[in-house]
Amino acid sequence: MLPSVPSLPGSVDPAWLPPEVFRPLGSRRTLIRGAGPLVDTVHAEVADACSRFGGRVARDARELGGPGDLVLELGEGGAPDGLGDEGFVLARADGVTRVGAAGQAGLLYGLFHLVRLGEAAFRGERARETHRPALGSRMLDHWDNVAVHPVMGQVERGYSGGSLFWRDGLARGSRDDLERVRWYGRLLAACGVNAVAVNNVNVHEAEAHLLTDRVGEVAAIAEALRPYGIRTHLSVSFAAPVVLGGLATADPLEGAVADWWAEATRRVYAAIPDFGGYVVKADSEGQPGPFAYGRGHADGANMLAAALAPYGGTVHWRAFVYNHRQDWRDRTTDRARAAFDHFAPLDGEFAPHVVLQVKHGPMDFQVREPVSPVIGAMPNTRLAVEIQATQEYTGQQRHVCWLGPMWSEALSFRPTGEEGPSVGELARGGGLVAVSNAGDDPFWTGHPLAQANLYAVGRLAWQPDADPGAVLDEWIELSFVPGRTADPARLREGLRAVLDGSWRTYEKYTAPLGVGFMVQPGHHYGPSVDGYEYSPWGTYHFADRDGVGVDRSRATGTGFAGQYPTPWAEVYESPETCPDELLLFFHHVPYGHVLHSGDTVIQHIYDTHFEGVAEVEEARRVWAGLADLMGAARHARVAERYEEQLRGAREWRDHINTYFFRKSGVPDARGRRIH
Ligand code: GCV
Repeated sequence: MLPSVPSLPGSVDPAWLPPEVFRPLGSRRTLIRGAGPLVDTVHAEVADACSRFGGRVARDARELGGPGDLVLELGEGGAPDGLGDEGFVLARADGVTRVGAAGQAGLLYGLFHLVRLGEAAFRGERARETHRPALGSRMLDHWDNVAVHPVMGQVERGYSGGSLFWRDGLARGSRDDLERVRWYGRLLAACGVNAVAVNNVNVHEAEAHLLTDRVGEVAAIAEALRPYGIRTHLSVSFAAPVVLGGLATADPLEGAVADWWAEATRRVYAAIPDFGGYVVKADSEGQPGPFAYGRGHADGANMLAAALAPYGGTVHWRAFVYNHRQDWRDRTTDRARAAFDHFAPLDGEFAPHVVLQVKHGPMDFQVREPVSPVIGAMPNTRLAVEIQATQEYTGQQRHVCWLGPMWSEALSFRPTGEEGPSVGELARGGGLVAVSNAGDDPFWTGHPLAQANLYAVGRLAWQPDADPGAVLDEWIELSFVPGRTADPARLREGLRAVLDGSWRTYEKYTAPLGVGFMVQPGHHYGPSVDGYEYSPWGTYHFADRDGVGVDRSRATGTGFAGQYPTPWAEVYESPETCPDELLLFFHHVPYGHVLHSGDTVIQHIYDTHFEGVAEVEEARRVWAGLADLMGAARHARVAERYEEQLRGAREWRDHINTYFFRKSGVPDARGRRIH
C-alpha cells in the first residue's frame, strides 16, 4: 500500500506547505517511473495533490496526452553521471516537464523543486538544468530532553513549546503526534534537510538510555521521518560505557570500552538500519569526555567512528570546548581562542567517519561574531559548520530576526582571503548543522516568522552561496501564497519589509559592535550589561570610564587575532583596519574612537539604539497593515509578539545607552533623552 501524505490537526499551521502550493502540480497528468520507498512518497504526494486539484496520476505513458504533462522518473530518462543520490535534472520540451533522478531522494527533491517553481515549471521551454546539493549532510540538532529538565525544561533553549519527539518522559506515540513528526519530515525535505538529531547534546540520565534499552523509541521516530529521506542521529554520552554498561571506565583506548561501543552500535543498527550516527559534546560545560582519562579528542572521536564505520555511520564531534570555570580577573584566558587551541593541532588525526562540528563563530551564536578561525585551519578534517536557528541570543522567537543574511555572510566568508575557499566550500566534507527552532507550538517555531530561519537552514545547506533574499522570497511564496490573496504585491512587500533587515535591527538595539553577550544570565533574554562581567563564563566586555571592548590583538591582547591566516590576522589586528561591526570583539577602544563610518563609538552606540527601536516601531506598523491578507491567528500571533519586541527593544536601548552614558559621561550629540 502506498504511504499517505501526513495529516495535521486543524489547530496546527501547515507552515510552508499549505495544500494550495500543490495546485500547479495537482492539476495535470503525471507519470511516475521507478520504485522504492521514496518513490512511493513522491507518488503519494502527487496523488494527494491530484485529488485536491483535479489532476491524475497516469499508469503508463499512453495516458499522457501532450501539453501540461509531467514526468518524474528514476534512473532511465537520462540522469547524468555524477548526479548522486540526491540530485535531479529538470527540463521542459514539447509541453512536457520532466524531472529525472539517479536516486530516490533526488526524485523527492525534484518534486519539491517543482512545488517551489509553481506554475513557472509548466510554462514555455526549459533547457535541461542540473540540481544537486553542495553539502551532502544537512542536519538539524534538536536540543530536546526526553524528561523535562528542572532548569532547561523540555527543550534546552527552546522557544516553541515542547518537543516534537518527546513528552512526559517518553517518545510521543499517539497517532496525531507521529503524523506531526511525519509532517515535520515533509517540511524539512521540502527545504533540503536530510538528517535530524533527536535529543539534546547535553545528555542527561534518561536520555543516555536512548542508546541502549530505549532505542526502540528512537526507531519509532526514525520510521516517521524515513519516508521523507531523513536519517535519524542520536546524541550520546561519552560516559555511556560507565553509566549504562557498568564498566569502570570510558577510556577510549581501553579495549573493553571500544567493544562496548561496538556492541551498542550493532544493536542500534539492528533497530534502525539507516541510522545516521552519534553527536557528541565532550569535555564541554560539564559533559564527560576523554580528558578525564588523559586522552585527546581524536582518541575519543576515532573510537566512536570505529564503532559506526561498518554501518556507514558518522560521529559528529563538537568543537565547542572551553573552560567555563574561568576566573574573570584573568585577562590572559580568552574563550574565543579555545576551540582553535584544542582542535587545530589535531588536524589530520580524525578518522574518516568523524565530522568535527564547529560553531560558526568563536564564542556562542551572538548576533555578530567573526567566523571561527577553526574553519580555515583544518583542511585535513571533515568539518561541519554549526549555526543556531533557535534564537537563544537573537530574541528567542519573541523578536523578529531573519538570520538568512547572517548565515549567508558566514558561509561566503573566505578564511584564507579572496583566492581561497569559502566556508560553504570548506564544509563540504561535513555539511551544515543547525540547532533547530521547532517545537510543538501550533506555528512550529513560536514566532511564525521564525519559520523562515528553519526554511533557510535547508536551502543554504543545499546551496551555501544562495542569495538569502531569494530564499526568503521562496519561503514567502510557499507559506503565505501571496498570489491567492487580494493584494499579492502589498503582502510580498510587507513581508520583505519586516523581515529583510530584521537581523541588523536586532543588532542595533542590543550589544554593540560585536562585543556580544550583555544578556541576562541563565535564560539569556533581555539586557544585563554586566550580567556576565564578573562570572566564570569567559564572556566579558571590559567597559570602564574610558572605553570598552576586548583586546584580542597579538600585539597587546589575547592573541586571538593571530589564529587567523593572512589576510584576516592583519585586518583584525589593528583597530584601523578591523571592520566597524567587529571592532569591540577585537579591540578595547576609547569611547571617542572614530569608526570608519565617521561616528565615534559612543555616538554610534546612542544612534543605533535609537534607530533600532524606531525600526521595530515601523515594522510593527507595517505588520498591522497586513491583517486582511492572511489568516487571523497567524497575524494575531505576530502582532502580539511585536508588542513584546518593542517593549524589549526599548528596554535594551535604555539599558545600553544609560549604561554607557553613565560610564563615559559623554552626552548624546543629538540631545535625546538618556536616563
Ligand atoms: C546545549 C550554549 C547554550 C547551551 C548549549 C551550549 C552548546 O552554551 O547556552 O544551552 O547547550 O551552548 O552549544 O552545547
